[in-house]
Amino acid sequence: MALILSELKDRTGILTLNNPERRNALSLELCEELRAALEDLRDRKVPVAIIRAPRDAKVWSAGHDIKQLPQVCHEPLAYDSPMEKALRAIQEFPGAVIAMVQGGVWGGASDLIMTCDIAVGDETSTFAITPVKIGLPYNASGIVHFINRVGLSIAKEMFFTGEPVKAERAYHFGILNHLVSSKEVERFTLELAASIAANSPLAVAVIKEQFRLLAEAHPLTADAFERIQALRRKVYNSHDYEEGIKAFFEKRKPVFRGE
Ligand code: YXS
Repeated sequence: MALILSELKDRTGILTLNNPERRNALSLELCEELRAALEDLRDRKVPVAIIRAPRDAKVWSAGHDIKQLPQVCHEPLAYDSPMEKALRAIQEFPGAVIAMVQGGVWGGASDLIMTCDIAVGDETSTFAITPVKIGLPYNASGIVHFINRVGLSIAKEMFFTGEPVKAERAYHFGILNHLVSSKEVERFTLELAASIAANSPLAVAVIKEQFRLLAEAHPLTADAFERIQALRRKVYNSHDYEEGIKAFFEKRKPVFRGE
């Protein structure tokens, strides 16, 4: 069964997350299919892509497939992991990538939304980033996506609480570019995509790449880089990370010890 459904409407590619039984969890397989689908649209010179869940989904995506998170003592969000590759495929797609959001967005899927160029949501959309719920050290590039989208203080609140941000607030803080009713969200998003697709694809692609290079330009000393790696290693080697994963599988609240 295809985990990503791909269709073309005029000059817009529509990619639908298609694994409702697993709440569209960003499994390695789904992320691979998402990356391949974006590359296919790129090869066919499609200028705009929409990433969505099935109509009126209660859960847009449950985030990284926890069952596939590397176990303790391994880097959980490696640079070459399928989820990270899918996020970079969105950034490198030579055209606008629009997230159309209905329902709950969890964990790494919120990072995926922050990585998209534009997000349109309806009143049911919520956004949570949840590493603190399972004792996982998020990665620097993901944190930069949030800082660039919502600013430092809201990004900190989202990461420290791990709680969903509701649609109104998500719109207020810029996670959503547009908040429209669930009846309107599909039509609105397609019209927005069509308006971008009518513009110069070369100019859009080059301006998008300039945004990426400028927004990601956070100078980091070698010492700061090494410190980040050492801090993250401490977390993914910890009891808390092991306990966080275990508690999810056992469907119980984790008991963190801070070590
Ligand atoms: O128990 P079965 O086998 O029926 O499977 C259940 C869930 O275990 C499964 N499932 C997942 N499997 C792997 N990874 C997931 N992220 C995940 N989420 C759900 O799907 C089946 C149906 O789930 P269920 O019964 O809970 O559905 P629901 O409609 O009652 O609730 C939907 C959710 C999304 C509210 C609930 O499933 C949930 O809270 N899921 C976990 C959301 C989450 O914490 N995601 C973060 C994943 S870790 C991540 O993305 C980053 C690495 S980080 O941690 O840094 O943010």
